[in-house]
Amino acid sequence: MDRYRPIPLEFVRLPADQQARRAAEFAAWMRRRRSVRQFSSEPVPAGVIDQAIAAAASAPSGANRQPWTFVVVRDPAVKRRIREAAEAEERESYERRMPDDWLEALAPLGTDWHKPFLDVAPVLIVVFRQDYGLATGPGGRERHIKHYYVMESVGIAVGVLLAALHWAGLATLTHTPSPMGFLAEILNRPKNEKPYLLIPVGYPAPGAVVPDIPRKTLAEVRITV
Ligand code: IYR
Repeated sequence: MDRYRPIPLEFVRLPADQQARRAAEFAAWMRRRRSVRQFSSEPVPAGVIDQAIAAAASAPSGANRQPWTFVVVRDPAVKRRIREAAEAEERESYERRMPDDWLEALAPLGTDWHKPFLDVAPVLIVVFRQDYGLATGPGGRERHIKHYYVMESVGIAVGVLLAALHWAGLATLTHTPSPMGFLAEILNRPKNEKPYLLIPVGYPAPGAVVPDIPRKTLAEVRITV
């Protein structure tokens, strides 16, 4: 494999006062992000979703393989199928599969198997991880391309996606129905893609509430050596 061509780095060096101000503004804005479970059905601009995905797809990835696919679901019939399949799995999980300690950990959040947000939210972004790449080799044969650090890469991309959506004034939920295999089926994804995360996106329903949960303080999460 040839080396990539080196090109000049376009680094924007900010003056110290601007750095401090931007860091503080970003932290304050990010600390206002909350997982929302009550959505309005008000539509969201397609361009905003696309730009957030473009930002997410700029994330670093193992060997630059960019092992992600973002499926934007707007079709009400598809959202409904996803809701029905997710609720069937979640019902089984809440009623039979999840051990008591897990149910106890979730009790303060008040979640259960009902997932109305899956067809109320105007957009669902379903993130797929590509455990390997698919290409056509000599003689039209299918070739597998190795991917590296897939979980880390897709996790970073999703972090950027959530920040970008929040920055653009949209509410999100990071939802993990379990198991998630039905998403690959409903959305017809190729065999190298596995569902990673389901993200309802939209505006909060009028009067939406969120649990009053604490965040760890900086002193609790940051250790300086
Ligand atoms: N996937 C289930 C359960 C759930 C699990 C965790 I860990 C959460 O932080 C929240 C929910 C659900 O979405 O209800």
